[in-house]
Amino acid sequence: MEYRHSAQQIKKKILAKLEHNFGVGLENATNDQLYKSVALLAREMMEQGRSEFMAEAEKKQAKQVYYLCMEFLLGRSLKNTLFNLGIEEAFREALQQMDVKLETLYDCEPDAGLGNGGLGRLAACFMDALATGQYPSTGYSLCYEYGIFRQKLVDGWQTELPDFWLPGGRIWLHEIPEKAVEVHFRGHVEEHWDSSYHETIHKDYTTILAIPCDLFIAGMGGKGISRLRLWKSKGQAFDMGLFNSGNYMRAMEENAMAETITKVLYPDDNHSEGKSLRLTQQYFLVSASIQDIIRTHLFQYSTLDNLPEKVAIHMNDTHPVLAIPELMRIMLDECGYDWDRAWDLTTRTLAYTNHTVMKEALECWDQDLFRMQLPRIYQIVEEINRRFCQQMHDLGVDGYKVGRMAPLNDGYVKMANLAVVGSHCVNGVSTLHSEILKETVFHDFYTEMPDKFTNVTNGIAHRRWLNQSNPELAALLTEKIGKEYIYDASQLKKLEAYKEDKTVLQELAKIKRRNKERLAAYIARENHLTLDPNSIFDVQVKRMHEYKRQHLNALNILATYLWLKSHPNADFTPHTYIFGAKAAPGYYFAKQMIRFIYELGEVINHDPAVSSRMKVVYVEDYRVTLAELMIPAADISEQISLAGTEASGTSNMKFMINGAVTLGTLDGANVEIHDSVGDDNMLLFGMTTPEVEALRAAGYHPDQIYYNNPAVHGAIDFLRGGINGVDFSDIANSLTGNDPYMVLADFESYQRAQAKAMQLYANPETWQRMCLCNIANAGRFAADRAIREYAERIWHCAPLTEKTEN
Ligand code: B1H
Repeated sequence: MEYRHSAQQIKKKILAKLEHNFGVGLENATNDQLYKSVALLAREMMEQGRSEFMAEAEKKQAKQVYYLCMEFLLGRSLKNTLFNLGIEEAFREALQQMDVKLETLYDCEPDAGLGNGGLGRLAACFMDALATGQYPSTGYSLCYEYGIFRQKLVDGWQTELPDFWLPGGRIWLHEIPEKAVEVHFRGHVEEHWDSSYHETIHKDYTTILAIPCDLFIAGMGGKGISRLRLWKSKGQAFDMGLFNSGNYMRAMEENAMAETITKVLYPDDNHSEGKSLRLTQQYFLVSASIQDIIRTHLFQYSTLDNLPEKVAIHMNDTHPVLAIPELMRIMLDECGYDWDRAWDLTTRTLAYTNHTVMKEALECWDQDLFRMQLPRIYQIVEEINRRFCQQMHDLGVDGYKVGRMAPLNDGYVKMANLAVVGSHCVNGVSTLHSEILKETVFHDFYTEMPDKFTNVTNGIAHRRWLNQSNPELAALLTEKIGKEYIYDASQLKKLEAYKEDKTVLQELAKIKRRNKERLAAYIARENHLTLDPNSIFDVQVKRMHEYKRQHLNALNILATYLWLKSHPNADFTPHTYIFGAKAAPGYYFAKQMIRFIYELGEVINHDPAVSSRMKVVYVEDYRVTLAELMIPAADISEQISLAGTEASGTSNMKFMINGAVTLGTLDGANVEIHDSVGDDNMLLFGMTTPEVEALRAAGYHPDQIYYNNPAVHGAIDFLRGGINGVDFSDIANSLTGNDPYMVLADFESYQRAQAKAMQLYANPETWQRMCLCNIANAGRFAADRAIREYAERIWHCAPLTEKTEN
């Protein structure tokens, strides 16, 4: 597929789109109409490219990858598409001829915020890497009408506003009503036996229609194009059966239920509420997707016997794990397979990634709720459970252990257990996390089936997070090490040859400075705050969570502030502390943490005694597009979760590749960042995972730290006294009471790391050399590498075009 056209041709195409879709000429076109015309053009190119790519895949009978995930945090598409197709400059020129700036059109696009945080963004990065790696692939998710809420702080208190993204976002969606599938809920199951035959019939169910809305993601070079199929729920126009039987109200109710299923994304990160609507969403996604996959497969091969050879289905966390019983249902009830054959095909097709060890995130569904919503699926889960427990007993596994591993236990459907039982492979998302899984959450399973467990460390779409969001750095890299790193991020290593090259180091400093100025300009507009680009930009952006410990960062800021007040002439490298984070709407403590940071900023930014040396900024409504602005502007990357709690983290990788120095614990992928750059290029602090465990086992008493450390004491007393009249005793009491995430235990070590950062930053050459080493060693954190590992070790599939040596 040839995407390249002259600026003249592109201009003609844009004008044609304007005329055809909006009936306007250039003179009368709004920016929004121009954006949509350009987006449509880009989308059509991808659709064309996708059909050529898939025609080749079909001819070669290539294995397909299907990635099921409740979240895809895509952000914007236009820039990514033009960049990856290699047509950004041509479009820029075409628009310039029309006196339009391409950047203006980029800013017309809303973020597609169909995810909460790392898990959803990972799925989006993986689509990019699947496309670039030329793996025939489809992502499946829901077409939420409302994405992650828009955050507004009112006097520091988070309020949530609906994110109706479709007016500017649906231009990327191709709705295909003729490919709708039916999903069945509730009702009851009837069983019929005769001597040789057992039949199960699901009756009186409610039918919801799933309409596919396709969105395309171009890989670099444009040969591979991924498709993201988002399901939209819709009631049946009129259920005449119900009307005729006089069930007018039921028919109406079902229609109302249909509309709500894909209305809104659940805004919980690392937390499961066990709500009925969420279960409905999960089954809706899974059933529509599995039916779609099977239909496609049967169309090509007319049998499911070869399913595991031609199809890999990936379950991203436990949210789509009903794929296991759904695939079984189709094989048993619709295709006539016996249980053993169906189970063999199902488990060889499915694989599962775990993303968290947080207890509150482990999904458990109330058995009664589950049975009522999904009677046939419940039966199948029961049978999976029965057979699994039987098999374990036969192997001589003790009863308690079998109970702990069982998919059905204590009146709950345990989704993680079901996931492990029904998958041929289970992976964690960083080396440390995968080890912790084997030692804790899945220890019982690990001892029985060790070969099932593996690790694939997360990765990021470096083209988005480096080339597109930090074009000056990308240009410098291209100048020094060539273009190859765009496809092969391991080539970044070549930059290390320049670590003693003063001009390159200075060039890096200048680029960072301009990125900081860009961010400062944004903050001046949004927060009415003037930042000093010479100060250290110390950035913590991620969801607000106790385990991520933004309050450790804040407590240090507070202690530093109090210290500067009492030591006005002390040596201190000016510091700008920047935060961005959304809290789950029902997570009170996290909302208090936001307010703490906000009020701290109010005090510090308005205190003339310190405000030239310290600033605290809370950036509202943190989202993908803001991340693209903030991350390239960071000097310090805060990755300070309690060791053993953050499965991987991915912003740590984005910061690193943009030349920020990680100030972090040995948690998640920080461990691997540390392996890559060494002690000299990372600011390590805090307890290791075994030290955390040892302290917990020995008995942790945060109040002792409070009494013995004057800085902690002073800061917590200040906090307990309230800030600007706002009460923060709940945070103070938590810290001195049980301090579940051991903020105080790591406080002193954190302060030492901060002091070291300031000292290093004061020597620009040393600092820039650290930045360079981080960039040079970030290659292994590319999503391209992660996807290659999934493909080789889990999905057993190959790229469409095998790379040839040249
Ligand atoms: C991650 C979640 C998550 N882990 C439940 N788990 C959710 C759990 O809506 N829910 O119910 C939503 C999200 N998210 C993150 O995944 C980890 O915390 C990060 O450490 C990791 O980098 C990321 C991607 O693997």
